[in-house]
Amino acid sequence: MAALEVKVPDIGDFKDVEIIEVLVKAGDHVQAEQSLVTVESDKASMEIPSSAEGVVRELRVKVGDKVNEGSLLLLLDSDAPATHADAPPVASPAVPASAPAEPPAAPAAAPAAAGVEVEVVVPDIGDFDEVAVIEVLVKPGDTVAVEQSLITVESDKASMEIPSSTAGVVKALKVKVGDKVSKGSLIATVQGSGGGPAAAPAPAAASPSPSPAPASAPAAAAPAAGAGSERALPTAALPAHEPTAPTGTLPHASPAIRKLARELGVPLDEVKGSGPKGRITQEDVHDFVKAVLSGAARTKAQAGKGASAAPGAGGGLAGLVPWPQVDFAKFGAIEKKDLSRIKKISGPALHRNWVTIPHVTNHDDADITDLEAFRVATNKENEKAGVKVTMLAFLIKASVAALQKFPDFNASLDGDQLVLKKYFHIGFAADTPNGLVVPVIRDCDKKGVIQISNEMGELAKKARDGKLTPTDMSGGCFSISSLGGIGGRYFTPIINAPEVAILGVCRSTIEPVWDGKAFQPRLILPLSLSWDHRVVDGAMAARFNVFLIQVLGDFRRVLL
Ligand code: CAO
Repeated sequence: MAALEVKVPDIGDFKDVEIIEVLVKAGDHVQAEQSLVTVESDKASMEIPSSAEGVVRELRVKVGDKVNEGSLLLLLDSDAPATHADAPPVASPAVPASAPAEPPAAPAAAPAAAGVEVEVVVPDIGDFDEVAVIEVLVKPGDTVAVEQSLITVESDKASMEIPSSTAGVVKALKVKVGDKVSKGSLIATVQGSGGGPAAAPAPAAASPSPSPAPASAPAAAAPAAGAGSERALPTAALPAHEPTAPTGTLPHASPAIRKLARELGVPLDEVKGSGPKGRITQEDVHDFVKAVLSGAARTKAQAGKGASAAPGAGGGLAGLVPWPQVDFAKFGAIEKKDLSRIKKISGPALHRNWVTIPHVTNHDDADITDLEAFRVATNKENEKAGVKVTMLAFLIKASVAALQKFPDFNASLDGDQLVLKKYFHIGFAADTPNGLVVPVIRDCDKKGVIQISNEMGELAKKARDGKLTPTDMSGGCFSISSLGGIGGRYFTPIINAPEVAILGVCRSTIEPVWDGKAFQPRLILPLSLSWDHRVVDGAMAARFNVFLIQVLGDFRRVLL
């Protein structure tokens, strides 16, 4: 089978344009009209489609090559005849095939006389119909020159800038990003400075005539206003785009990449382009998505949410190398398991707290020998009533005493202010088969240890049964995470934002303690207090722990 030569069709004044993307590879099956490459001038980019269906036998171009009408793109094994009679075989280039026959007579046809307000409309832009405005490059009050780009529009296959037909000051903008425009749509009113094109006034559409229209666009021969030059894609011949309004917001990417980004919800302006001149490639978009999903990066929106919960946070994790992509199965047998619902919810919150709060953890020991004796005695006394108090209930009560003495720990950051709470709601981390939850016991300053213990038991059961309500888990001032029933020595608990501190507790053990004369066997409880260094400093944290240890050493201090 003879190979069909697929060439660049008539693309108007797109001359010596660079290939910025090759969208197919040898062996790919392509449909007629499927985009093969993307080319770009300094003002517009467009995709060049295939003239026929078939299998790509051989690519004849690569990224960076410059092409013109008639340049050979690839060889195609195709049974079907090309949809176009002769080379270039493309019947319908990616963007407008039909070029404007006549420039429309627009009110802004002539350069506006000084002071006269002119309506600048979208000129004949070929088959660009109902295209989206993706960028507005000027604002009211800006002085614009003839041919200066006003907006950028984008179809599914190409984007282009629409220039002003007249010089003057922008009085009012009539479009915004997201609007759909067609030929004749009003872009802006411009108060003429009288500085229109020097030579014969041209029709508006001749001046902007941004017909990017490739194909057999007669517009290619349309004279540019006063310049006498040919411009099917007039903007390509213009000086570099210098919008008065700072733009720089439009990421450097082809329409296909923009479409992909929109489909995936990727904020393209946050993607770093690895292509020539920083162009964003398909791979860049995919890498960005992978990095966000793996937690190696965050979008600005995600960082912003973190920032609102933790003032001073945000800024993202830009600059981090991507998360390692490892094919674990290469090294041995594996099995995949979905994260539980709780882990899916708590994971991002823990991650945010860990990354955005400057944590410091102080480790300390409390002598709870006497308190433990009291606890055991209390439980014995209340055995018949079915009451059982664990050390955690005493820790909650002792923590309230410490929070009352050091109010900055019973606070949350709000911008430059500290919200000091006059209530004492304490959260406790509860281990459930589905993951960690933090129910909150309210008004612990007003409750006794037995009541706290009872409520804790009820909430822990609800947690294990998956029946906690959002109210059960909200309003906490300070949290305690106790691993005492399990074991361990010390750990570094993560602060439960917007709280500013958390107490970690491990298993108490009998240890020899020097009393000045001899070692005594004492029950020692390891404590780990993590605190937010934006709110608390090391000295205050040490004082908090010293006080807490004093209370645990002699619980009568709670009464003081
Ligand atoms: N030292 C020694 N023993 C301790 C202790 C301590 N610090 N704390 C509790 N114990 C003992 C209890 O006295 C109890 O002993 P008995 O069975 O002999 O009576 C046993 O350990 C079990 O206690 P518990 O864990 O059932 O009760 P608790 O009040 O200490 O804790 C709860 C309740 C819900 C907090 C706990 O069950 C739990 O889920 N802990 C895990 C919290 C967690 O996962 N934290 C990590 C967060 S970071 O990922």
